[in-house]
Amino acid sequence: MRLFSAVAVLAAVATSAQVLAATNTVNHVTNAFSKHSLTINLGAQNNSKQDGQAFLNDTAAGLKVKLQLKNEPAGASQPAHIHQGTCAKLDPAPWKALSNVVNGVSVTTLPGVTLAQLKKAHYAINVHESAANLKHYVSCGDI
Ligand SMILES: [Cu+2]
Repeated sequence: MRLFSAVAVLAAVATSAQVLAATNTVNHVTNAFSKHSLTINLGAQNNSKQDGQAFLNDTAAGLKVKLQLKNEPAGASQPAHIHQGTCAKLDPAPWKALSNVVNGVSVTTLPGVTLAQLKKAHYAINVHESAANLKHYVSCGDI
């Protein structure tokens, strides 16, 4: 693992502040083998064509969740949440609210929430058509 040896070299030569910066950069680049970052696919529902991805990262301020969706209708502001359960069997009551998806993007930081906590049970991220039509789901992904 070349990246790990690069981190070791950096750690050996850098001050502690520089080590933190270097480690964060490596985590960002190597999502696939970090316990503090996870990327999931969001699948379109009900013919919305709104598929995309969710990027989850542990930060000092809490869990940062970024959603990127294709084909959001122009001018839409779509509610998004983390729910308990799975996309196939979702608890309809939101567990945590995320920022609405606007222009295909939503970014939220959830204080006190960690990726490890989410991995201990079943959670899913879903997106709803509009505040007025919450029962119409347009996208979902299992965490
Ligand atoms: Cu929801």
